[in-house]
Amino acid sequence: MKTRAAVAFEAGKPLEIVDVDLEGPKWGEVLIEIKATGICHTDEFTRSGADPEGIFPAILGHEGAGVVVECGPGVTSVKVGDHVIPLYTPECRECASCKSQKTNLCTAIRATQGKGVMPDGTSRFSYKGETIYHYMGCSTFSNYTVMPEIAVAKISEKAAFDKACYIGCGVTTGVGAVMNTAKVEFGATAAVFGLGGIGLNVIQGLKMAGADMIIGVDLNDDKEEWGRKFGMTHFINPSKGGDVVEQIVNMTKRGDDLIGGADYTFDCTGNVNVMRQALEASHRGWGESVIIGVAGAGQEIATRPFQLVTGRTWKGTAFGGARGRTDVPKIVDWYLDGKIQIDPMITHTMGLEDINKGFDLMHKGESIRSVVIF
Ligand code: NAD
Ligand code: AHE
Ligand code: ZN
Repeated sequence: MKTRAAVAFEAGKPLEIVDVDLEGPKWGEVLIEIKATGICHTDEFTRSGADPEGIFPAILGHEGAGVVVECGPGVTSVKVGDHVIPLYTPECRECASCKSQKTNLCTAIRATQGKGVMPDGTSRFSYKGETIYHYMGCSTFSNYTVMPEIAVAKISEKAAFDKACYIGCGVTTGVGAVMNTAKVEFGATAAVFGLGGIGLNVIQGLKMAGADMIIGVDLNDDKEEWGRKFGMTHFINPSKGGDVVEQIVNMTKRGDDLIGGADYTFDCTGNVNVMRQALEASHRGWGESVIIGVAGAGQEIATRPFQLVTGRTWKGTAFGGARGRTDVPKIVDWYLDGKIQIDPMITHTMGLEDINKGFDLMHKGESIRSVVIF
C-alpha cells in the first residue's frame, strides 16, 4: 500500500512529505493507522545527525497513537480495531531482561530496531524502489506503520489519540523517571534541569509523589510559568549569573542539615555539562541524579569520583523505566481519571505537511509539545 509520510532523507535537512510504499505485516506484526504523533526532542536529535545510531533515509517519530487495521499471522495479543500506542521499548515478557524484572529494557528486537529494520532484518518501507528505514521501531511520522505485536500497548478507546500519543514517550518518560527509576518519596526535595516536554512531566510526577521542594532550572524564562503550573516551587535561570549548583545546595538546606543538596535531580536537557551540575547538586551521602536527556555522538559525562565516593548516585532511565504493554495502558487510565495532566502541555497541533514547523517551534522554545494529527 501507499502511505503519506515525513521522510528524513538526509541528516540536518527538513523532513519531506511523500507517499511511500509500505508492505503489509509479516508473522507477529500488525499494521497500524497512526492517528496522531508527538514530536519529541529525540526526533530532532536524530534528524540533526547527532545520533550515533541515526540511519537515513528514515521515517522518524516514536510518540504515536492509532488503531490496528491488520494483523499478520501469529498475532494473538491485539486485534483489528484495537486502539494502541506503539512502543519503542517493547515488552516480550520472554527475554532475560523482561524475565529479570530488574529492567524495562526488553532485548528481544533491540538489535534489528537499532539498524532501522524489522525483526526479520528487512524494512517494510520503500520509496521509488529504495529502502526507507524504520526509526526506534515505530516510525510514527507515517500515516500507516508496521510494528511487532510485542511493541504495541492496547489502550482505552476513551482516550483521544491527539493526547494519548504523548504517553508514547514524554509523559511516561517523565512521570516514570520519578516513580519507577528514582522512586521519589513523600517530602523529598528535587531539582529538574530542562523544563520542556520531558521536564514538565518529571515535575508533575514529583508533585504526585508528594515532593516538598521542586526546583526547576531552564535558560528560558518563559518556562518558569510552565513549571509552576505543574507543581514547581522554585525557579533558577542559570544564564542570570551565579553558580547553579551552589544555589541549589543553599536552597535545599533544611532544619539542622548544614550541607544541602537535592534528594533527587533529573537532567532533561541532554547537555553533558548540565548532567554534571545535576549530579553535583544532589545531596552528599544519599542524593540520586537521574539522566534522562540524550547526548550526541562523542559526548561524555565527567565528574570527580569524589562526588560518588561521598554517596551520590548517577542513574539513567529509558522510557521512564516503564514496561510498555503493562504500564502504558495504566498511564492512559490515569489520564482519563484526571490523575495526570496532558492537554495543557500540547501547545500546538498541525497536519503532517507542517511537521517542520513543529521542529521550528521546538528550536525557538515556543512549544512544549507539538502534535501532528493525520
Ligand atoms: P525540549 O526541547 O522540549 O526541552 C528541553 C528544555 O531544556 C528546554 O526548555 C530548554 O530551554 C532547556 N535547556 C536546554 N539547555 C539547557 C541548559 N543548558 N540548562 C538548562 N535548561 C536547558 O526537549 P524534551 O522533548 O523535553 O527532551 C529533553 C531531553 O530528553 C532530550 O535530550 C531528549 O532526547 C531526551 N529524552 C529522553 C528520553 C529517555 O527515555 N531517556 C525520552 C524522551 C526524551
Ligand atoms: N541512539 C542513541 C540513544 C538514544 C536513546 O537513548 N534513546 C532512549 C529513548 S529517547 C526517547 O525519546 C532509549 O530508550 N534508549 C534505550 C535504547 O535501547 O535505545 C545513541 O546514543 O546511540
Ligand atoms: Zn521521545
